[in-house]
Amino acid sequence: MIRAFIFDLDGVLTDTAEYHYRGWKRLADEEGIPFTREDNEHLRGVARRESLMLILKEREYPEEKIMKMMERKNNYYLAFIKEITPQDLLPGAKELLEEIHATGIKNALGSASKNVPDVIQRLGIRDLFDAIADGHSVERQKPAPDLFLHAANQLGLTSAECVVVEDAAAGIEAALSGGFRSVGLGPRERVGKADVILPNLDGVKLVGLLSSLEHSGH
Ligand code: B16
Ligand code: MG
Repeated sequence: MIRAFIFDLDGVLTDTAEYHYRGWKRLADEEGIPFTREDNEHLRGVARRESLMLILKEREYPEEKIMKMMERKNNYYLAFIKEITPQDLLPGAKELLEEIHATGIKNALGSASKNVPDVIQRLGIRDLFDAIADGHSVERQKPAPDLFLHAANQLGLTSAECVVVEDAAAGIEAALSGGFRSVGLGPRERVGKADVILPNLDGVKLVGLLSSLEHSGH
């Protein structure tokens, strides 16, 4: 019995990847570190500190400098996301959230981002969620299942009763290791381990999604 959907934010409900890219790019340029759009693809769903570590590669810096770099990048990001409006919801996202909400199935958010409250407020979807798990909720980030387990706990549900919707390989890994069913959005090379694979949420209806999950053999 499916009682809840746990949605990732970036890459599922909205696309803030471009803003993350511009923030990291500005920091990297200032520090004289090479960083391309292709490099940025590897940061999909990866938390802030781990993202910086991937950018710095083998370069070593004192902890104080690392903290300052994370803060600088986040300040650039915060300036970019001031532009976010409900128009920035990805196609089909709000319709699906509303449909789920209306049937009494729960909606939760499970995102690695520490900027979730600001982003969902600007997108105008805050009231559609029954629980929120974000970058402040747990220590261990995806691919650990902790974030999604935290969301399920808040709803008083087990992982077997929840479906995770994710665009990142690390997010699908997290869902699998926590015993959640999953819907992967994007190419098979990235989300191939999900129970159901879709390009995105455009035109996705709850009945069709539940039926695909039922037939996925999980
Ligand atoms: P912040 P998600 C992730 O969001 C992004 O995909 C990732 O690029 C970002 O580094 C991470 O959030 C942390 O974001 O710097 O705002 O805390 O896909 O888990 O919704
Ligand atoms: Mg994501």
